[in-house]
Amino acid sequence: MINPKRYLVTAALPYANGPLHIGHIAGCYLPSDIYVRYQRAQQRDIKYICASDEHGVPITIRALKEGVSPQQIVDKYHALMKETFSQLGISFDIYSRTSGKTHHDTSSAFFKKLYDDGLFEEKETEQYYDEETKTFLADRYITGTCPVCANPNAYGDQCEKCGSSLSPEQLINPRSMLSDAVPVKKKTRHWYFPLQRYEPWLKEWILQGHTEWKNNVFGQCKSWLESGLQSRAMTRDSNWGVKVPLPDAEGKVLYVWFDAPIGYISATKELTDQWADYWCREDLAAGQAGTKLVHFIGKDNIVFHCIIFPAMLKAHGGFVLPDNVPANEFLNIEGDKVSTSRNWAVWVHEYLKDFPGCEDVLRYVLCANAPETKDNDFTWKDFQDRNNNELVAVFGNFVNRTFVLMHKLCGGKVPKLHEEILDEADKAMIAEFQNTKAEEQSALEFYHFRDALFQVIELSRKGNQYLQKKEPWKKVPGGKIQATSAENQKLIDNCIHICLQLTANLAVLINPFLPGTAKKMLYMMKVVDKMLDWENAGKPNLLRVGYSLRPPELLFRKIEDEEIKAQVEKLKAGLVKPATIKKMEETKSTGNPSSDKSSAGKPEIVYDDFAKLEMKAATVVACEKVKNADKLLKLEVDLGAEKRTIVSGIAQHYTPEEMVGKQVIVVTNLAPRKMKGIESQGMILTAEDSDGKLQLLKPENPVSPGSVVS
Ligand code: B3M
Ligand code: ZN
Repeated sequence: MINPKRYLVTAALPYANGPLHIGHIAGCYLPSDIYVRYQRAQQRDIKYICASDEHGVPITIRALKEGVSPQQIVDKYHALMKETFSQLGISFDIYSRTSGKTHHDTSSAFFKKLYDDGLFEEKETEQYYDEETKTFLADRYITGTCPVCANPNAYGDQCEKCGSSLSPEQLINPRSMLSDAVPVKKKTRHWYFPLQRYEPWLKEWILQGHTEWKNNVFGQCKSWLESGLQSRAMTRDSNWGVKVPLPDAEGKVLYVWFDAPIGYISATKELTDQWADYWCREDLAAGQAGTKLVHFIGKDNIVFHCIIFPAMLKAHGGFVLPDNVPANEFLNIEGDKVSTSRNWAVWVHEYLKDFPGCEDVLRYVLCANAPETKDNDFTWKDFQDRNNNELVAVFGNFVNRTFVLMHKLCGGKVPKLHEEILDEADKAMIAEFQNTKAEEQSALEFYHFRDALFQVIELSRKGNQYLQKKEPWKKVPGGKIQATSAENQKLIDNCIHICLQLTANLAVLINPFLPGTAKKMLYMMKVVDKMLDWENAGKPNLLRVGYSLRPPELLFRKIEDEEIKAQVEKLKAGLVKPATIKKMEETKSTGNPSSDKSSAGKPEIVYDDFAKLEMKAATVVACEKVKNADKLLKLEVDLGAEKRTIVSGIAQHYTPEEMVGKQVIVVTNLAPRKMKGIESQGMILTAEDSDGKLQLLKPENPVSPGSVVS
């Protein structure tokens, strides 16, 4: 969208069920903040909106685990997240919460309008119900054994261990998380939003109208739209959330993914009485684009922001639609997926405590290594390297050298520029101001934040090279400035003048990324915030000749090996082993540790139960990866009398090559199950190591394929 009148930028509303980790920041908060800071420097009319997502199953589960009320959970984490964002310089215009009155009123009215317009389908279906606690169970409230990887703590919607998406019916030995009872099916009535009605419109709007969206976003939309949309329930049975505003809807609330995106609208209402100028279509002035709405999110939120919410907005009418939805992929940590339940995460509030004054360093590393087009890995070593080799040795070093030399060789003042003796190197250096500005600007406009940041660091690198080439310190005989010839002083002046103007430019150009650093630079240069306006970037005369500047301040400090070692140890020590989590959950939900003796906490069984299993030794004869499933391997196994195909969630632990020739133990009488279109005719047994690595179970010495395990 060219030249919009206003910008409305949203960042996904984080669930108030835990602290923020660096994956959250890299996913959407940092890129949105950079974008907004840049647009503000362009003097654009922009509002930057976020809030805590305080409804939904994640909150109620957390409350359950901690043995407190959902309200206590959201109060605690809302406050923590708000503080963390602010310390990290994430500059929302408002950080609201969806438990507020404005939001309840707004989302309720939104639902009512769709209802009154006859846009919902009312349906009665059977859902899982816990008879002990008399509650309907969301899929997340049901746990059981994963049919793919045998993880005993899989959820009814997903196995967090192997990543398979599941439905409660697929779980082996399903149990209610509330009471441990076996859930039963019971009838319930809900309001469904028929997404399929909007499918033709969505296809045209996205597949034809938004081909510029990022590949990952466009690709996901395309595959959803091509596989056909279905009605989706927009209400749930729960007591926590926005009440369904209809008679006879006791115990029913809006589905969290119905109310949460409306939270963007409610928060804007709280921010400004002019909210409708930003949100409503009526405001589109003839001939000029109205609001440019941009949703920054992580990739797991794509369908909600690109398909469901736009369809809701379209159905309601009168609202602008997103112009872009720049979603990032995931950030892994030290080679492993972030897992809040396993405590495999770098928590931002802890980072801020461990590295005071290094807020910008985290911003830098998370942007330089942002998962813009694919999942990326954060390692503490890379964090240290980027800090020491890029921020300290390149950017910080350039600014520091410039200031030291200016004080030493130019009396602490901005020296004159002697245009008559400018050489090619001087001119080329000055020309780089404009070049970098242009490159950075176009990268920022198109959400290429890594590239934009790279341009700025490169400019400071060029500054160092320029200084190295000019060597102004060598033009002073015996280090005595009084002894410098007039000719040499002119050369010194030109070099330092250019380096100072470059420093001022660097402050403007780095400001969206590292606002704290830009502020320090302003202080050193004794200039006001206004200098950071984007129109100043590229100018060769930001600092006035003769103006006296402060002594240099250290912009970045070196990060030592011990600090990094401590962080890696902390990460590993904090890792909660899966079995321990299960125990914790049980202790918290029932108030008692489970009383049986088996380590996974399952109830005791009799021999007959065990005897129902048929297990045999098998030899793997062929193995390959399953397309589009990073967790799954497809294996051909020899069971003596027969060969079978098995799909197993071990791809992150074993390569296909490693598997061929290995003996494994297979459960052979499990009902066959299709995964990614392949029928799996058995299950391979594994044991999980303390670090989460799966190890195959196998006979101590090879046995003939087909040998029965008992
Ligand atoms: N709270 C999911 C998440 O935090 C959800 C985003 C809502 S955005 C409207 O990943
Ligand atoms: Zn699994």
